[in-house]
Amino acid sequence: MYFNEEFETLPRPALEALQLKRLQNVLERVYANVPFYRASFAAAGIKPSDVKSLADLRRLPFTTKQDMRNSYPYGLFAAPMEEIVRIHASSGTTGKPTVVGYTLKDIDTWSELMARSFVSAGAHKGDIIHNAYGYGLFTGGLGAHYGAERLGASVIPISGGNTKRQLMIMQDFGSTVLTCTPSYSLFMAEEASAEGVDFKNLKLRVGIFGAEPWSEAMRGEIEEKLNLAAIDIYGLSEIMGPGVAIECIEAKKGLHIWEDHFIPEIINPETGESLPEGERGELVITTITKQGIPLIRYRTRDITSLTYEPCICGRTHARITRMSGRSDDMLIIRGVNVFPSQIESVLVGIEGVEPHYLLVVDRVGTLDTLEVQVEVNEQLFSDEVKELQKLSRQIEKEIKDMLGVTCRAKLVEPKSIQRSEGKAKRVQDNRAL
Ligand code: DLL
Repeated sequence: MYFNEEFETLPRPALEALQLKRLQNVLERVYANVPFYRASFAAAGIKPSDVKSLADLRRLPFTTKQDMRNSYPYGLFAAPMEEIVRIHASSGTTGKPTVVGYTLKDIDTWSELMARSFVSAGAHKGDIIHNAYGYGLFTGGLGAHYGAERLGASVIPISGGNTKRQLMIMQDFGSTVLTCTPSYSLFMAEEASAEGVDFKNLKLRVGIFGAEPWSEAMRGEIEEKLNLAAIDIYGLSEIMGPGVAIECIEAKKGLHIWEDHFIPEIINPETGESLPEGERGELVITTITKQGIPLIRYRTRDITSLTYEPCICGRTHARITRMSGRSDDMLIIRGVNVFPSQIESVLVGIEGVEPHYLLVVDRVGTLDTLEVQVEVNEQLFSDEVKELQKLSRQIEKEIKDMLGVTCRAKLVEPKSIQRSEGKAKRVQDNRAL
């Protein structure tokens, strides 16, 4: 089953011809409208008209999250603000978020690609889609929502949280498709058994899970506990949001990346050199139809590999393997992206706190936990317990306010956090997925 059979099964020569045409078009557009690209192409000694084949893409410079930060908030937009109808944002590496803008046409494309993704996962018109991705600046909620409507399914815009209510609605409304993070689905299962709800009695058939790393082992557990087929969906705000790539229910082996809109490459994250098909490295994506904020050779920092082997589902679009990590230090805690540097910028603004800290991440039951261990200065450390507790609450609150993530602050003695002679070790991640 396809949503857009013609494009999803386009023979590769036609797909590649379309990619080249769209690539040349987007290069002209960013060159004309985005000073950053004019400068970066000039520095690399290349003009859009020099790109005559898809292989020439490799001659263009990369775009990074830092480039987005340098042009905060709208500097990389290629369309005038009057044409931007939606703004989303994700975590930047320090205090400021990474901002993306969509034109009406971008929202239309995103809706179609999410609708294609739903069908690829085995959903169809008539399904009742229980959308528990968060609505807001995060792209998960609205991205899945528009896709579900485009598909012609009934969408329940429940967003995240309030799990008991989620379970009640799932039972009463007859939800057939669940969309949320994989870890939240397991938390739902836990709550369900505490509430005496058996997923075998629910109508759920498919779950579409992403926005954070998970494993084949977790897939097995989710499928068993929630009694549904669990499908991996990938995306990132910078490129669009959810629906950049998704598994097909026929094979469940690799995620098809919608190549009529995105050109994927795999590079060695250390050297930037392109890697051949099948080799694991960092995913780089060029958007070839986006209007609001097209990105050329964007370094996603996600580690995967790419295959062009034909798939039993009949889609001709390349597949990426399940993400196996990142080439930077970004953490995803309960679906929230967190960079250690963001926590650091909160800590340095608090009096009495030293710039020595360790983030301890764990998974208790099905939920991620974050403990921020931070040194306080001598004077504070000798203060009354009450004062120290007040400081802990302040740190927890400021981190929650700035980053949206709940943590526990643990104040430790001066000089007790291990010093390093090289790169400081800021994170201890004890989660086994
Ligand atoms: O997480 C978009 C999304 C929403 C994808 C809902 C899927 C479902 P960001 O908040 O910008 O966007 O975070 C993007 O999350 O670079 C990956 O590191 C990680 N990520 C997303 N999907 C997966 C996945 C959304 N299926 C960052 N497996 C990406 C592993 C994933 N990591």
